[in-house]
Amino acid sequence: MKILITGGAGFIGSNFIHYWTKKYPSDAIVNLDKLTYAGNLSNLRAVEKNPNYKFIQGDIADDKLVEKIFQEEQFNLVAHFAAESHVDRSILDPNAFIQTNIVGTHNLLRAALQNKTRFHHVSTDEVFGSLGKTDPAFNEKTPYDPRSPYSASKAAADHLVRAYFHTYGLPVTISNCSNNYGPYHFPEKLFPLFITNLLEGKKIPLYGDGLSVRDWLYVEDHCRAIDAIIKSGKIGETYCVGGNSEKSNREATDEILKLLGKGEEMIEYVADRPGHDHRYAIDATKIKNELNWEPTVSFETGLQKTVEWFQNNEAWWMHIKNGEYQDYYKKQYGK
Ligand code: NAD
Ligand code: TDX
Repeated sequence: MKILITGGAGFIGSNFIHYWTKKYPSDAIVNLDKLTYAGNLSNLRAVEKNPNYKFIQGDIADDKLVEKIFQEEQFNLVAHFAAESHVDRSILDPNAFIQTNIVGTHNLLRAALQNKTRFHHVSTDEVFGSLGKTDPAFNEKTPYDPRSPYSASKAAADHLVRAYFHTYGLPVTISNCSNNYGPYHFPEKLFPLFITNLLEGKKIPLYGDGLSVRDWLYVEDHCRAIDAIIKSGKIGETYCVGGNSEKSNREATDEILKLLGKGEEMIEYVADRPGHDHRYAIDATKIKNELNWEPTVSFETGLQKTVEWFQNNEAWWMHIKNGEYQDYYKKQYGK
């Protein structure tokens, strides 16, 4: 099987490439990634010499490039991870979110249709909006209600994916997943920012009252879920993927402080995110019943593994925080 993975130099995409090359070593993988600020080829050192792995630097919003790659490579499957993914950046400037998440996804769909390629789209629980404290968790039938430019752009992409299924018969599946965490998580997001700040002796900025709730999923469990959907999911269907680990940001922060032996004086309460979604929660019954998938890594184990990974990979995150990681591509590929 030949697979196009978009956004494979990012957090989840790179974890997925490691997962897939270990589990299915004879599959060929092409990683198409623009290498935005979030793309980091040093996430992929372990696979870059693998003869079944190829990297192409390119923008999914470039329709001609996308068309050419599909024609040349003849993929059996697209696993689409590439996105602008950070809510705070979407609030500051939504433009790249529209280009990549909507226009880019549409270019991939059009090329997939021309080449009759199976398409898996990686989406988020944020498309469903914000839950109150006692509301039931999101499931596949929850109406869309996105509230940030990021989630609105992801929602638009999901609608386009479904439109290509219903209108043109493109074989698609979608996964809407809760907050991931684990190795290679870019240190602008809550967990890696807080862990690395604390390792540097810096304070950690908690938004608002710290009582917003997220459902945390260890990234390898997410990769297993996508694998199950690709292999056995029903074409045209959506699967909600969650970690069964709802925590308020303050609760999660307290766990991180405890693991690093720091006290609550390291917390700095700062202004809230505009339009901050209060709570996300996922009811993952469908994927459990139909595809026999469940999260296997508990929040406690996953967080401990994550903290240890950041403790053992200081050079990785230091290079991001000081900007040196963006030279890696030039050194590797001489461009
Ligand atoms: P990330 O920001 O870490 O990585 C995104 C990758 O996409 C980067 O390598 C970047 O260079 C690449 N990219 C961005 N724009 C591109 C473009 N125009 N063309 C080609 N490549 C481009 O993101 P992530 O956290 O790994 O998220 C991956 C996917 O999973 C996204 O679609 C995101 O919406 C979704 N998701 C993420 C989470 C989470 O908790 N991180 C949860 C649910 C869903
Ligand atoms: O410095 C911070 N302080 C803080 O209190 C940051 C960066 C975040 N927060 C809060 C905001 C959220 O309630 O922590 C929570 C998590 O924030 P993020 O790490 O930015 O994640 P979130 O906004 O929940 O979105 C993530 O999960 C869903 C990913 O970034 C999305 O790509 C994914 O779709």
